Amino acid sequence: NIVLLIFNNSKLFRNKLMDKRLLTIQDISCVGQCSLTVALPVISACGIETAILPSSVLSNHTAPGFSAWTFNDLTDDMPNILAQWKKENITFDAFYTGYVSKTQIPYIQQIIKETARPGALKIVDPVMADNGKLYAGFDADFPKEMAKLCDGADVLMPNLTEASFLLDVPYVAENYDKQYIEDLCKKLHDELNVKNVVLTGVSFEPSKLGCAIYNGTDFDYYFTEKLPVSMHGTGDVFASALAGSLCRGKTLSQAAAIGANYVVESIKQTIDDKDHWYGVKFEKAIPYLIEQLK
Ligand code: PXL
Repeated sequence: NIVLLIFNNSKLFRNKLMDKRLLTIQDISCVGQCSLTVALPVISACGIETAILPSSVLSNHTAPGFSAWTFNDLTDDMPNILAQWKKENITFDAFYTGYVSKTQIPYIQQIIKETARPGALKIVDPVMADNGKLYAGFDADFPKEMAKLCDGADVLMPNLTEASFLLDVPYVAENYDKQYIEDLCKKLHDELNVKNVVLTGVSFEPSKLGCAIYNGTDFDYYFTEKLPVSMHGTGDVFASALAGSLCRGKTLSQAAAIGANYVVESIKQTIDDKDHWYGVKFEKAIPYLIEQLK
């Protein structure tokens, strides 16, 4: 038991360097409070140097509410950027990937392989789906490509829909039990070869929402109050705060709790503004995030 306790509380980072540099790879949705416009400010607010590699540029995100969007894929830039980084010996302590396209997955794997410092963390948010459906920009073969990017991740953080697509099992929206959630986590851990799973959007009772955390040995859970709304971009707010907190030396359970609390606070800052339908006002909750990191 003592051994398990130590394992559970262990920090994912083994190297003791004080300041970490993280590279996040995801799209720029110019407007809409998601992906890089969330990750860059949030991880920076955590006190972590945040480098970015934009996977694409969109005028706005693709979720319901916007009628259309522009999309410029930046795959072609990736090998050139890597070649230049290699000339400059640029390396990273952590990688956090989000919304990416199919063609760039092999380049991203190569970038991680060639720029990782010893002990670097690979954090994958397999952004592609929610509420039982793939996002508008992805076709039916995307999940099997995303599964390749998950291989070897230190932390994989799918929502329930993404977990179902990654494992190619039917999506169950409600009335599941703890056994079902733990089986999903075990399959993600074993079949996708990831070290830790944070499964989000888990709810066993109407008033609580949270996540299951599995390290290949034990489970932990973290729940917050469930607010009566679902808002766009909250997955990115959660993942960014989790990644930043891990780089600050928090354990995975602590980082997941910080991320979940920050999402709740960001929703509370937004909920009374009926015109603010496209994202959450995570900016207003930044002081709260910093307070939690102390
Ligand atoms: O929040 C995830 C996300 C990121 N980027 C783009 C999106 C979405 C979700 O819809 O459309 C472009």
